[in-house]
Amino acid sequence: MRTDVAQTVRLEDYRPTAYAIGTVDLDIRLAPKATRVNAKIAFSPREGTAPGTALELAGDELKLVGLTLNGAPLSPEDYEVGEDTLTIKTPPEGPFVLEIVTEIDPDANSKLMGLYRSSGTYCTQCEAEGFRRITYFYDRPDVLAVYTTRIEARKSDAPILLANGNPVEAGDIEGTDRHYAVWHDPFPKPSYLFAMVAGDLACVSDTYRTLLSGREVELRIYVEHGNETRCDYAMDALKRSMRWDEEVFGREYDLDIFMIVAVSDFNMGAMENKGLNVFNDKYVLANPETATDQDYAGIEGVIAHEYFHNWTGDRITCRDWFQLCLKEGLTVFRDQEFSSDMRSRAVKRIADVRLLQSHQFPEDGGPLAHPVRPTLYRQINNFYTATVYEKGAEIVRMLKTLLGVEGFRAGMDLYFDRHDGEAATIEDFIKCFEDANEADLSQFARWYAQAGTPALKVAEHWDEASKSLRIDIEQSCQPTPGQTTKLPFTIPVRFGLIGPNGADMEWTSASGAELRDDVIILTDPRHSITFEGLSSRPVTSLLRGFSAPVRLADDKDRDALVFLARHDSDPFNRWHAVQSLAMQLLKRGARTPGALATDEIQELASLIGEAAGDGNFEPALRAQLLQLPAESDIARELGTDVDPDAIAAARKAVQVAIAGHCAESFAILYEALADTGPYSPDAEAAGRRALRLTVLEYLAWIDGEASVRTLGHYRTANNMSDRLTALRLLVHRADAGAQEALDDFEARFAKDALVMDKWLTVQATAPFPETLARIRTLTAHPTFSYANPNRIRALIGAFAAGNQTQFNRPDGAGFDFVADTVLSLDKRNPQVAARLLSAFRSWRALEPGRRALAEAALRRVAEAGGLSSDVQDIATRSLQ
Ligand code: 0A1
Ligand code: ZN
Repeated sequence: MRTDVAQTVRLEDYRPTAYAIGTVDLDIRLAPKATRVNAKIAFSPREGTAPGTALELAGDELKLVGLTLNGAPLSPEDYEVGEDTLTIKTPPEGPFVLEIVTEIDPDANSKLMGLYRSSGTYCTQCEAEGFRRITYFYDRPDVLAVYTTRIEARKSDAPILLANGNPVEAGDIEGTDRHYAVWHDPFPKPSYLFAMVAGDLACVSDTYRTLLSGREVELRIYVEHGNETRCDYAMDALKRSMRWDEEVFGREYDLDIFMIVAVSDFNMGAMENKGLNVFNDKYVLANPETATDQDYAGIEGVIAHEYFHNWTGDRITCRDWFQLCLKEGLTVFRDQEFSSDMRSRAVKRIADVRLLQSHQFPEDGGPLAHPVRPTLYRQINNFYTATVYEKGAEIVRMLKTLLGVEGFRAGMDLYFDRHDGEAATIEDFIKCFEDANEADLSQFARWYAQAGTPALKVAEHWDEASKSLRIDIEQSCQPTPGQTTKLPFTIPVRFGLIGPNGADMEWTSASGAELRDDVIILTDPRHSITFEGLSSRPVTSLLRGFSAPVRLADDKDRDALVFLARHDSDPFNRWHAVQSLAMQLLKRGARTPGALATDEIQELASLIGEAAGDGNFEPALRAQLLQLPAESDIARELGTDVDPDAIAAARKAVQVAIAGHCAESFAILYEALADTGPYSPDAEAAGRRALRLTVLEYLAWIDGEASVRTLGHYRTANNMSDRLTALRLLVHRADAGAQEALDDFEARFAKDALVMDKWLTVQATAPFPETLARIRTLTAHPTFSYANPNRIRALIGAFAAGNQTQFNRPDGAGFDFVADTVLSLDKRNPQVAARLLSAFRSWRALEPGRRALAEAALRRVAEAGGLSSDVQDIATRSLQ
């Protein structure tokens, strides 16, 4: 298997390495511009390796300053240093120790991969291929070794020295201003899970006693000084995660200490390094004044995700990067389940499906589509996608639906038992479920291999004479890059047949497909499923809980959807019915301005008004029921010839009509939901706030006192959810109070870059032609920096992904701005640049004028010289 990042790497070329690694002893002497890394690596030939087989290690931007083999210096003819390799031409027979000394420059590391400095703190990011930027190594996930790490630094620069595992030893280096610490991680791990951190950090500590064996684990969260009071929620989420993994999956923590470090410069959300998770500070720091309810939920989810990786990722890792979903899809499923248990299951499911549909469906339907387990890549960093993560989680969820709670748990137990300490594959994972359940999952496994979102076309036939219902379901899947035809999937369709009184009906017999309880299992291209013995014609509720990641095209009329919206016992399908009704209207309105019939809007408005006041539902669910599909959702559903301005206009018209229809009841609800007690981030209180803020958004569309109400809401806010929503409404509607609120927000939070990110995003997503100029001005604002990924995402990422009308401006200026930013950013941080470029992924769906302009901007990027492999890969694939 080639590991050169610019080359195409293929799954079929996978071969184990010639040598195994037993231990790695690292001695890292930190200095901002010249850090010395001494790596003592114990190799032994694998079975079948011919004596003298060359040893080829990967490296990236390294300066080699020393090389010895079994203690003796190697002469230049015995090794070769390539652009990104170190080859030992003829290693000795049997085990040997290679000692490599490299020099690296953490200050110059703007890619934030390998060892770099963030606000003066040394930290590492090694997934996927960052370890090779620290030393030459077999930098691939199937080479597991036991690491001992010694770190040395000036005491004044870095009083805190951390690495994976348990602390072994620490002390001062006599006669100098330096000190050291030694850490040992007894669990064999691949290089991508290596981490070290050194700096002047504050520590918040706690302990957790495991339920399974009563061991006490030291918990520490390290943050910049001054942020100690913002870690309580993260610590609480960590302890809840540790307990939940024991209770639900029987997985106990295994080291004496678990550490989290929050850094401000980080390419992704967080990283699951063994025993030493490194986090983007956005997913650690929170207090009511600075964090929204969504931030709190995000922190809970990401803390849990990284912690759960300890078993699904660290103890059992991936054989190669094609198997990324083995750890990511499974761990996302686990964190989703955790959040469902901590909060409301129905609301969490709706939020997860919204995310899947808004991020993964467009990916699967565009030029960047790839299977959950891809079979080739040019740049692995570009495969940390919604498909691998979110669709990967959906596959695990379907396994549970198909095998039942106990069958699923039996498969998971076998997986942990059989593969602990190994680097596994998707085949290994599936086999555990087959063996534990005596099941054949070969067809099901196609979910990992075939890209694209399957579509289900449904037609219903009622026979009054025999009181039987036939449901014809046809599955299909559109071609995706490299896959023109697809084989049928195994699709679990959870369902109910609803009688006139709203209760689920019974039937006497069913034929045409396998049924397991309330799940139809589709395996063929076409099924005709007949239910006999029904007392009257039911309304079908299909795909309850979104039991499979498919597009459902049933022939339901408006009456049936209204019935489901009022009566379905499945909260997800109630929400889905309201969404479908709204979507029908919005699509029509976007295609033909003025085509919206008042009676249809009134019908939707009545439903929404009913849902808002329905005390049988928790407020958080009501808030979801009230929200119209986003502009990007409407664009996705239109699929072709998309005009974002027409979509925005149609959506606004419907919003205004609903606001008008429900004005009175919404105003009452708004007052009734006012929270008088002290702020709490718990799910209940957050749900009430969500409902109140959704209602406020509708009310903001009604002329008169609306902007007074919104400005009043801003002024009296005692928490960030209230403050930020009011700010957004004022700015996005260009209300009179908008500038006052923006200035006030800036004055309050100027020193807090994480909070100022929200201020940037509100302005970047304003739906006005002036926004682009405003963004250009904001790039010179003191809070903004091209060196920090969070700032770039907050301002330019939010514009590209969250401002449909302005990114897709009809003059192409939005595309050009993002393309220019990608080109200049690529020199500094290719990973962040490539992610920004993926905002173009749906360019082909645009109407011809915008489509041509988007294509021209993409071509300009693709044809620019000196591109990173990250940006080159996205640009080329986007144009294919
Ligand atoms: N494994 C981490 C996220 C992560 C992914 C890719 C990275 O670099 C290319 C870095 C971190 C997670 O799932 O949380
Ligand atoms: Zn992950």
